[in-house]
Amino acid sequence: MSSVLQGSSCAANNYQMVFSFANWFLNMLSYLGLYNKKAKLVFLGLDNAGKTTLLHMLKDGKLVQHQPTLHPTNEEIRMGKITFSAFDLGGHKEARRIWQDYYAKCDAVIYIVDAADHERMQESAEALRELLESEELAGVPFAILGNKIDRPDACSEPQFMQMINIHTTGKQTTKEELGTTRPIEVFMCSILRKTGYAEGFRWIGQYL
Ligand SMILES: Nc1nc2c(ncn2[C@@H]2O[C@H](COP(=O)(O)OP(=O)(O)O)[C@@H](O)[C@H]2O)c(=O)[nH]1
Ligand SMILES: [Mg+2]
Repeated sequence: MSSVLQGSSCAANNYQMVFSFANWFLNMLSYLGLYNKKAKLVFLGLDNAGKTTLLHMLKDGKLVQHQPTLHPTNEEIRMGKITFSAFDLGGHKEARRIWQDYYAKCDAVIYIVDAADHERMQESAEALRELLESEELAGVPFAILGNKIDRPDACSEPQFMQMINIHTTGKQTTKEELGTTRPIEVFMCSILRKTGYAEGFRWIGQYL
């Protein structure tokens, strides 16, 4: 009797776990403005920008401290009908072809920059410009995240805008108003403090 009870309570627990897991995904997708959308989003940026941290944050809400990635990586998670994947840019020319094959099929790019790394800001801005000019990504919406603003040495939004030097299309501009123009906008954020990036996702979601 007790084992039957135990068995059913175990099943109930499993059900609860699966349910709350699915619930977490749905809540997160709603929060990001991506609920019921079908899309492939790619996180790009130099290594150490925060891509893997953001992937983990979306997946389970936890800030996972891990070793910064040393090699180009290809990480991917699926939530509902949304696929999020991350690639490190910079260096490694031979790996670029692999990214190109892959990111050519994406619906939106989340470009992450370490806004506290003044030394590599220019390198990141150049990698961004290269992406914006690539034929494969023509017309694909870009949300640029200026990450790590929790750090005292992070640059301010105006400083960041100056460094990145990209013409943005506006946070309120609708898809209809943009027409064939590619949507690009900048969002300062701290993945660590869970601030700023959701606005970026909600903004990009309206163009998907
Ligand atoms: N201070 C601060 N550190 C962050 C933030 N986001 C990520 N990091 C740290 O930056 C480092 C690189 O992050 P990671 O996600 O590995 O970068 P990736 O190479 O782009 O995947 C890690 O030590 C993270 O903990 C943030 O918002 N603030
Ligand atoms: Mg990584």
